[in-house]
Amino acid sequence: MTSILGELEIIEKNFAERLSGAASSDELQQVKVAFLGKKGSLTSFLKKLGSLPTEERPAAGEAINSLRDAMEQRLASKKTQIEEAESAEEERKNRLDVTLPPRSRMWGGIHPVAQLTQDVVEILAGLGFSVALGPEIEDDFHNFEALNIPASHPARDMQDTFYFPDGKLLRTHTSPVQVRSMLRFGAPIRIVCPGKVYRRDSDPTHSPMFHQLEGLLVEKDISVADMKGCLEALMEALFGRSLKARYRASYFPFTEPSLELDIECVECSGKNPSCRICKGTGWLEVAGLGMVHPTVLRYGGIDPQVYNGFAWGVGLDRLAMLKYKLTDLRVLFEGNVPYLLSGRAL
Ligand code: 2U9
Repeated sequence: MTSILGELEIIEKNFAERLSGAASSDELQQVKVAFLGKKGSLTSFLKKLGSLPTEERPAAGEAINSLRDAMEQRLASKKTQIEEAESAEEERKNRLDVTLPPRSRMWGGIHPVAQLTQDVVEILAGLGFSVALGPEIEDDFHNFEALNIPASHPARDMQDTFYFPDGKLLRTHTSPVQVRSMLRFGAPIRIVCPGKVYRRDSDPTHSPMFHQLEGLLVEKDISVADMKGCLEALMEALFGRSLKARYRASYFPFTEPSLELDIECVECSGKNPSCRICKGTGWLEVAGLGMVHPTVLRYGGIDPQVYNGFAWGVGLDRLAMLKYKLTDLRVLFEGNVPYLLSGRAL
């Protein structure tokens, strides 16, 4: 009997050693199998019970059972300990920083007019133009006088221009930006001026606020051919192919001579008498342009005996309609986001 107890003591000692060395659930399972499994040391020991004298069996059986209970208890408590450590480690590895800002979704999209502005600016940057911007609330000098617009001109009328009580006004074109740029930077100059402009006009085809993009180039010995080359290069890059151009004589107080540029219809090239874009004319009016009037150069602080140049203006909303083949201008102003995102507009 003493030798049995001695052997059980050795098993218990080995068990305690292996148990304290077990650092993971897997290792713990191995310990369990090694002592309590089918071929485990305690299980094999139990099998030897039959060879003991009958009177010793109950005491030996009891000693083995109580050791097994103790081992099971210690295994269970070690298991809890290991699992807690493992789940704490897992948590540490997958920890979420709840203070981080959420990953946002790409809501919205670029507006057709903004997209067109970017495209035009990029094309003109390739021709050496820089963007110039200016205030939307202007004074009479920069919006009218410096542009050779006489006091009698209808644009100056209260009927056509939004005036503030102090005599300031909402710019009616982006031209005052060019005036300010000439006064600030002098010649030579190549600038492109996109922006919002305001006119007292509101009907199905006119909005009281619309977008213009004007350009100004002032250097030495500039000709009408330079102007045509520049505008035709812009249209070709914008519409992605070479388009026929035609010029009609026009009049603006700030340019002389003044012209209007029509391009071949981008929808039908003049082949469809009932075309919804060109209305069967085969031509689209896209820009006003001309050689800058000497008086305007002088107002801008530039000597017209030394420098000359050209300027042009395009209505961006109209151009966006032509480029994206829209038939109704209003979609550009209504902020109908699902429509603008549907891809129909772009
Ligand atoms: C300076 C000198 C000259 C700008 C120009 C036009 C012709 C023109 C219209 C296009 C469509 C206005 O939006 S629209 O209705 N613009 O036809 N604009 S030349 O000429 C300038 C500007 C500034 C200092």
